[in-house]
Amino acid sequence: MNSKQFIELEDKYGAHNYHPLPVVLAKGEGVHVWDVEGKKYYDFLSAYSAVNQGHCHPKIVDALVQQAKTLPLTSRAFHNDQLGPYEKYVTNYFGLDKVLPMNSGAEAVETAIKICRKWGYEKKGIETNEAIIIVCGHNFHGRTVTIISFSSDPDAMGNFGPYTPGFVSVPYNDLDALEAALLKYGDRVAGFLVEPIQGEAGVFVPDADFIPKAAALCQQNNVLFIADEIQTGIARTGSLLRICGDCSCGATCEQQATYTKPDILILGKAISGGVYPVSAVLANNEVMEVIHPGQHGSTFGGNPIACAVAMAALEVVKDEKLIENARALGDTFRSKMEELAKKTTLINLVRGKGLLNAIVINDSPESTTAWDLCVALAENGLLAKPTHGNIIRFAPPLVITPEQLDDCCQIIEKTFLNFKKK
Ligand code: IF1
Repeated sequence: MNSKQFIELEDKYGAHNYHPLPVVLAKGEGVHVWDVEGKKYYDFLSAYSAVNQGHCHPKIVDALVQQAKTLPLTSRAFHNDQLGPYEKYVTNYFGLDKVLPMNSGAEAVETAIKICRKWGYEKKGIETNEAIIIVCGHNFHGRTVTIISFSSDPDAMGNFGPYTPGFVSVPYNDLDALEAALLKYGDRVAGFLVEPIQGEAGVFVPDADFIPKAAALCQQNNVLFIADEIQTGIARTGSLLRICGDCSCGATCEQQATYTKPDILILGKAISGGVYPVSAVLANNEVMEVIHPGQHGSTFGGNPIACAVAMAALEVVKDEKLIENARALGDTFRSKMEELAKKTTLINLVRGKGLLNAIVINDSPESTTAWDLCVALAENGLLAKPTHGNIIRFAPPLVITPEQLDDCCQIIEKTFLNFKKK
């Protein structure tokens, strides 16, 4: 079958909950993917930053295969020989006492919300069912009914009501607004849930002091600081976690002046290198101890394959120095795109951290320009996708080499300079 036939199958038999670029992929290796016609592309989306370690990383795939051939799933009705070692590994890796293992990012966000609320009632003394969690406008934390209840995106939340109460939204990157909400809702506030960089919103990088000062405001008001690092974590932004600021030591420790310690840390995507659904919620004992047997769980949460895969994927981050690579090549990418912006009227703005970057296209969000540019990029061998109409996200696997990045920047330049708006 050819691409057209595969697309027809999806159109006929699949729900239309996505609008993919007209590319049908069949193979992936490192920074490259191939379509069913054998055309080779650079992957500049990395499955929305899940494939930081590159497609089909041999060490991660091997961990998956070995465990799948041994003991894929036990449920949590019994112990197994992968969960304890993984829990020790991942809590030491990120510097928090305990982990609650889940599968998807949204499940982990839901888990964090439940832990935060329960902590609010049982530790902070908030009146039952009165807990408030503060979130930011233009957030993206997943697509469950509770999570879209606090979305500001009509597409994400339209006609999915009635919505879950208990959330207050403040503008992103606005410390005064956060402080005002903390004052207004006072003792009812259990937590503040925030993306250290807003990915879906278009790679919106806040002021350098926003996260540290927001965390300090939370601490002053006995509110849990909840960092959603599902997209920004695992070396993507040139540090182990975005909340590490510009430190690249690779270990999250309070000794680093730039590190903002989260009360709850939410991870997903690249914690498994994109090989298997794995997510994790980490917190110190005084928070995690509010959860007792029978109060939360999941059939696949913490399954042996997930544990084996996640340990391998996290090891690769350190072994292959992906933090340093993302930091260095991210700087190179942005400066090359700034140069390109001087040669074309198509680019309004280049922004990002590490290898999580975006170009804001000089056209309205309702225009097809960003989409048409992505179609042209695909024809030239590079896959990227627009977000919110006129913003193109560029996020290659962090294993990309300087030579490959240079090649990609040439593809982007050639595409932009030859592009004719419709
Ligand atoms: C889609 C967006 C990116 C996330 C953050 C939680 C989740 C995500 C910060 C939920 C997931 C994915 C979801 C996917 C596309 C992609 C995405 F465009 F939707 F927003 F990356 F920006 N927190 N993001 O980015 O994790 O349940 O998906 O495992 O839904 O279209 P998940």
